[in-house]
Amino acid sequence: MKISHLALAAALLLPAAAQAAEPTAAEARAFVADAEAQLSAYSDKAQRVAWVNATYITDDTDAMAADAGAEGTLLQVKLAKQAARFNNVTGLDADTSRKLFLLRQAIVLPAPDTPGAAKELAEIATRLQSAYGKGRGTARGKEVVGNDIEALMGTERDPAVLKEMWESWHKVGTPMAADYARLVEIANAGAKELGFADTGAMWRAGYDMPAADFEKLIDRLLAEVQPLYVDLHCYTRAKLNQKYGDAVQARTGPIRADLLGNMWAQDWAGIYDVVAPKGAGDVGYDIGELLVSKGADPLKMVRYGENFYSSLGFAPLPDTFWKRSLFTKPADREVVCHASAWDIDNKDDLRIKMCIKVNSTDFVTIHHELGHNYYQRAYKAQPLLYLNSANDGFHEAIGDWAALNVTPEYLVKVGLLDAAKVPDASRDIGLLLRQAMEKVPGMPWTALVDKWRWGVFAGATRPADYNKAWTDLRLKYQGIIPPGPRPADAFDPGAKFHIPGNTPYARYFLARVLQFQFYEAACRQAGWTGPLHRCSVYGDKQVGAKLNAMLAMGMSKPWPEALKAFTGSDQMSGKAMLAYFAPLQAWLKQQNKGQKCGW
Ligand code: X8Z
Ligand code: ZN
Repeated sequence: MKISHLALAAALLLPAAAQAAEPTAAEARAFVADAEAQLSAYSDKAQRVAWVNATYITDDTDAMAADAGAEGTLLQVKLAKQAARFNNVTGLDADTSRKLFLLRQAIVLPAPDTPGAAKELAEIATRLQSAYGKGRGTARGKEVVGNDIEALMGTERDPAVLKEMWESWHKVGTPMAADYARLVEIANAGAKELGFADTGAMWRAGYDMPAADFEKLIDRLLAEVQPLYVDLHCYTRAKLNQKYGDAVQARTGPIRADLLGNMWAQDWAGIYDVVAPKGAGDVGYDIGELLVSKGADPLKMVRYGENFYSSLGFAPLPDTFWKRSLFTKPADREVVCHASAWDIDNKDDLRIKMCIKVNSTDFVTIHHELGHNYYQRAYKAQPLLYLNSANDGFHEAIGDWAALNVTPEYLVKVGLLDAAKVPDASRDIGLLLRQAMEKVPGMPWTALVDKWRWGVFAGATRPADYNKAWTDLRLKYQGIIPPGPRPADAFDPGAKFHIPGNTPYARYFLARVLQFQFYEAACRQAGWTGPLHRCSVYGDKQVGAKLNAMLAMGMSKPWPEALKAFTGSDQMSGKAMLAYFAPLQAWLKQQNKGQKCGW
């Protein structure tokens, strides 16, 4: 464990006698227990304030959220500094030393001791998140709210309108740039006081391994799966070229970012119809259309999600979940529509906040959010500092893993698809391509978001270069370019929720990898012998029990132990994902023959 600057300074200033009086292991244990009590009392109140702010954005709730945020930062930073006093205590038990480490490291945006810094940081963070929530773009000259413009990117096919939507939405970021630069300054000063080089280094330290190794892990995993992305990019580019012609999408080079069916080109399922193999190879159904044909509304969609987890043996969601969640966008007020899952009291007050639309994207997102809620409930008996997933990627992976089990055969079992319409093996390529369009583009995307932030926090990317660095990373990793030249004052990162929302993003990269590892392991446990992508563990209580055992560990053990408990391996690896898509990758290589792939 590193010795913080603070601990060193304190040691140098103290007279020799006092230096000898090192705190004891018993004192460390008592400190941790007290810290957990303080954090617990704060958390209940803060969660309620944050919920009200996110579901009813006004100047007043912004002010309240900023107040609560500042109080939380002060508390966390105070505890982190006090925890550093115990760095050199010998004879600590494993739990106390893990908790001391978590106290020192698990702060997203630390503030320095400078008077007013925590308050300024919290005000900026609240302003940024609310500005995003209130954001608007236009389509055909008409104003469109964020949630609607997001969905419209998946269905609109006129390239001029797509460009208009993409460019207008990205203006949401422009006024955020100065605030963001200031936020970086304050958080970095806070991280330094806690003994980290910068805020990015602090984030990277949260993975039970040296921060430098974590960066290497991301690069290793990305290198494993990027060839599959390049194959998909190549195939998709050819299809877009066929559809739109050379003037809109060239046959070589990068893809225009607005043509891929998603505002950030992070999930291309929206244009599956553009790339679908013709005739017999196609899937033959769309989950969104099935839901509409069955008259499913947002609430019904959440019930389908709950039913999946119930089938594994998880208890139904509590009544309060149904009473207190936000499922649809209220007509009369501003809310943060970006989906999230909450556990207000760290016990049973589970909720989701989503502006659900009846389509297949939101069907997957519902499973995703519920994964968070079932995880939260599974670890609720853990002490406060362990009320989290093994690492943050695990939290993001569970619900995505659940959605991987939504196979045609599963849809028949829950009454959404007629048995006669189950696609036979000749349509496997269609099924896999549909999944690949959803999952694979997320690999380079989820890696680059925090690569950008790490560069910003480290000072390698200066405010004047924020946008250029972002566009460069998008080109390097995703092979995409904006639909036109960017204005000098553009701040495109601000047009993605997690930047103004200050949610670390490497978690989604890890989740992409982990969900396939979980899926492969669960299918193995269930005795599945068919093609991997046709496996659904729906109804398998043994798999459910084993999953629950991993979830119940919370953050109490280093993540490799949790991973091993469920999958038998303690290594993150892209192999399961590659195995899942292997038949598709071979097919893509056939289709791409004669093309100059890459950009
Ligand atoms: O933000 C989310 C979830 C909430 S934790 C809806 N996701 C990332 C995103 O939307 O960018 C899930 C996939 C990646
Ligand atoms: Zn999530």
